[in-house]
Amino acid sequence: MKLYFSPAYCSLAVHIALRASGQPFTLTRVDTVAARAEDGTDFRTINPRGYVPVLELDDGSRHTEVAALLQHVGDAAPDSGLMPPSGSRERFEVLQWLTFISSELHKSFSPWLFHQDTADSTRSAVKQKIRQRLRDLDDHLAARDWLAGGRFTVADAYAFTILRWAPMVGMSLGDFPRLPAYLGRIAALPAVHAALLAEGLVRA
Ligand SMILES: N[C@@H](CCC(=O)N[C@@H](CS)C(=O)NCC(=O)O)C(=O)O
Repeated sequence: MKLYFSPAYCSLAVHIALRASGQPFTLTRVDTVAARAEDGTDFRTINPRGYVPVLELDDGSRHTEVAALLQHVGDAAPDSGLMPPSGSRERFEVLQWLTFISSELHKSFSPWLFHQDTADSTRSAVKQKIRQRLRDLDDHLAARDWLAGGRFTVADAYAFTILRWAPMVGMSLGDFPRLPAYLGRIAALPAVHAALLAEGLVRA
C-alpha cells in the first residue's frame, strides 16, 4: 500500500493506523498547495479533489476519505484490534466515533472557516461549536481511557489527529480535564511516535 500524505494533515490518522496495523506500506509526501507529490507527479492526476489522504492499494486502485480508509486498514489486520469485528457492539461504537469525528470535528477545523477574511462572528460560532464537541469527547473519557472497545482503535487515531489542531485555531485543550492526558496516552504508543517522527512532528 502507498499513502499519499502531508505532515500533520488528517492523513496522519491513516499513517498511524498503518503503522499500528503492522502492514507494509510506503509514504509519498504531497504539497497540496502546489498540487505536487514529492516524486514530481501532478497530484490532481492522483486525486482530482486535491486532498490527502489517498491510499493506493497493491492492485493500483486509489481510495479516499479518512473514515473509510481507517476501516479498511483496521479490517486488513484483524488481530491488531484497530477495527473490531463486523457485527460487534464495539465496531458499532468505533463507527459512531469515526463519523462523529469526521462530521462534527474534522470539517469544523477547515482553513476557510479560520481564513483572515472570515467574519469574527463566524469564527467565534465555529469555535463555540468545536468547544461543545470537545466537551462531549472529554465527558466520554471520564469513565474510559479509549473512545471505544476498551483499547486503542482507529477512532483514537482519528481523534488524536484532529485534536492536535486545536492550538492552531487558538484553542487550548488545557481547558478540558481529560483531553491532554488522552492525547499523551496516544502519543506514547510506539506506532504513534513512529508516525509523528516520520512526519517530522516530533524529535527522536
Ligand atoms: N473528505 C476528506 C477530506 C480530506 C481533507 O480535508 N484533507 C485536507 C487535509 S486535512 C487537505 O488535503 N486539504 C487540501 C485541499 O483540500 O486542498 C476526508 O475525509 O478524507
